[in-house]
Amino acid sequence: MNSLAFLCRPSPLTPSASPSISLSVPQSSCIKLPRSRPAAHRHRTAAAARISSRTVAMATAAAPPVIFPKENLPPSLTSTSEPPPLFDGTTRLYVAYHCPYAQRAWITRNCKGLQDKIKIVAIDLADRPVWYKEKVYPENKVPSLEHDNQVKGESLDLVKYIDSNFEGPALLPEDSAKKQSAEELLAYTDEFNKALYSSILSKGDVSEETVAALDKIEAALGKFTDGPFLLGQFSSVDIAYLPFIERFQIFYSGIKNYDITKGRPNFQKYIEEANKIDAYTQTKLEPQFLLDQTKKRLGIE
Ligand SMILES: N[C@@H](CCC(=O)N[C@@H](CS)C(=O)NCC(=O)O)C(=O)O
Repeated sequence: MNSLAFLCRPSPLTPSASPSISLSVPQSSCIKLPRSRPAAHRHRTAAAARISSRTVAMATAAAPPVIFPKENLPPSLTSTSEPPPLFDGTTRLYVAYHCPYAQRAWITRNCKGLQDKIKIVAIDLADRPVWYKEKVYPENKVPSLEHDNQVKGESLDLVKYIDSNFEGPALLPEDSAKKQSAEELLAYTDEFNKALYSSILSKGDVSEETVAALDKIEAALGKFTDGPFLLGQFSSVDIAYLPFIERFQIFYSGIKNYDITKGRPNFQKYIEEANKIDAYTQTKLEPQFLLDQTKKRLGIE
């Protein structure tokens, strides 16, 4: 398995009813995605529904705020599901609900307010429809985007593509220092993920490599002071990192008993503020579900 495959393990999407486990991560803004129901209704809690005035103020610096309607998510398509009417002019974002790469494209679509323009199609990776590889995306991975009679993939490319080819607030600032930082941080995402992953796999303490990677993000968060995000204001760089940070926070807390935000005030604030952004929280799964799935995958009890 590739080193990050544990983050993407295909599995049933029916989280068990919140058993008690002490996780130092907020659970209130997460969704449950029952696969078997024809239209899975998500629960948006007061915390998830609230966009803080501060976050709105930051978002409005570049563009008016987008108010996100509560969205019904479709059930995941399986090997027995018919394909959608492909290439009929509908723009479709193919995701797996548990996939952090797909989550990047999904957050982008939400941030731009494209809920009506880009339809979410969920694929059950554990029981993948054959037509997905044959007719949609030969790479057979998620995410992919069907748009203008073409299908494109690769999450970071899709974040850029959706940002540049659709309406909605720009997700990268114009400022040249920020653009430069964006490039550096985007180039660093895979290395960050690998550094964080390494300690999850090892039996020992959290490694120096992991600590250095976390400290690097803590320092990056201190660079621009016009907001708590990686470029100050919320941007596509945050979209690239958050799905992974979300998982690492859960896994480090639940598996290594290590709080990735401890002694890192910028990081703490970062996650707190991100959890006020509806475009992001609407894409989150239950921490307990993600933890159980990963523990099972890693053979940890
Ligand atoms: N580099 C790709 C990675 C996408 C990826 O690995 N997605 C996983 C799900 S999280 C997948 O589709 N796995 C299915 C497979 O590899 O067969 C991206 O950034 O989009």
